[in-house]
Amino acid sequence: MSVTAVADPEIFRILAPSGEVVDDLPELSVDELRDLYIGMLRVRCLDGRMLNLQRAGRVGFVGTAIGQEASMIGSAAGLREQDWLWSGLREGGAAVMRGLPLGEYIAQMYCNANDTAKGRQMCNHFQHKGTNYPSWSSVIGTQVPHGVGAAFAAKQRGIDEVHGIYFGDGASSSNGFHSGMNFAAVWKAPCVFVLVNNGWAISVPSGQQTAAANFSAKAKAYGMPAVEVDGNDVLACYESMRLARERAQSGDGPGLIVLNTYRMGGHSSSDDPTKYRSEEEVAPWAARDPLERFESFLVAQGHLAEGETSKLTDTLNNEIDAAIHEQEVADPMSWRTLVEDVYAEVPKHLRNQYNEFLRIEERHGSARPGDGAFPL
Ligand SMILES: Cc1ncc(C[n+]2csc(CCOP(=O)(O)OP(=O)(O)O)c2C)c(N)n1
Ligand SMILES: [Mg+2]
Repeated sequence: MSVTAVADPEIFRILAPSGEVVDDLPELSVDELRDLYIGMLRVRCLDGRMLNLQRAGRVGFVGTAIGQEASMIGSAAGLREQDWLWSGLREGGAAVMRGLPLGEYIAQMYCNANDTAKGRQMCNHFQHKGTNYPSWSSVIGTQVPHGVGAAFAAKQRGIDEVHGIYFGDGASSSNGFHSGMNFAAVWKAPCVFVLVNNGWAISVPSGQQTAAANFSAKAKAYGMPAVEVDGNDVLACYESMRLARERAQSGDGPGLIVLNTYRMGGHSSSDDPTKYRSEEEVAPWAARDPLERFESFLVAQGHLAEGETSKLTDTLNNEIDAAIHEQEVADPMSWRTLVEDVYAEVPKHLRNQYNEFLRIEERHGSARPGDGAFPL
């Protein structure tokens, strides 16, 4: 069974899986190239730590992006500072690269008093106003028309910004995808659609998600250009976003970039992928690891020393661990947030519910906060 849903792939690629250069390199400085690598490595470290926390019962839920780091970091790096990033289910690491502080990221995982969502989201659903990163929606595809509307509003108001709208292969079957694509193309909204084809929508393989020959074919119906990209090649992901962004910004309208990658882990910490896919399917993707590919390139170019990855990994893990320990001991979310912010004055029925809630807490007590002293 085909899982990639790319029947006749004319895939845009700059680095072969070996790290060898096979197309023109983008104009990036050595520091920018290294930042891409460190950005990907940070995502991998964060995901590893978050999974450990979930397995240790410290946070409730995690969906990792292991295997998808190049898709996420490369494409997001192609956006500019003033742009917006509308996340699908896995782009928290891109927000960190764009300036979401690690502490806030982890506070959101704990839903503690520092969680800027005030505990109103599931954990692992980020947002950050400072970097134009709206709150995730778990309701598949709804961010697509939202992002298109925001992009069109920017155009109407003459604001120079492009909206990167991310979603998965599964979301390309949603209502939001179709209405968003259509409106964006008709209005020439300044946005780039980023379809991250990671092979699976939970347990549905992407080959069964659509009868189209490939995902980029879907753009044709809406009159917009599309490109199939090797999603494990960080430079191709960067360059495809940069080009699509340029077009969208110039007023020529939106484009679709399809980043073909693979979800190495489960759909989330609640999933066991061994129930629906074989080792034989996963193994070749492990051999196409996006970090190893870029590391080979950087080492060959003399931009990264042999063995530097392990030092960088230690530094990143230390930063993450420090942020975890800080957030473990933070205060829990204040109960008041349950009834705040919607009405100017808390109405009577909510006051009653809230008081009842406090009475229950008084009777049974609350969960004990962590002490941040367990081994990571
Ligand atoms: C409207 C809606 N339908 C179904 C679900 C259940 N659901 C959660 S994630 C998911 C699959 C998403 O797959 P994809 O878009 O490929 O994203 P990925 O998880 O692979 O990143 C589904 C069906 C949902 N959250 N919302
Ligand atoms: Mg998917």
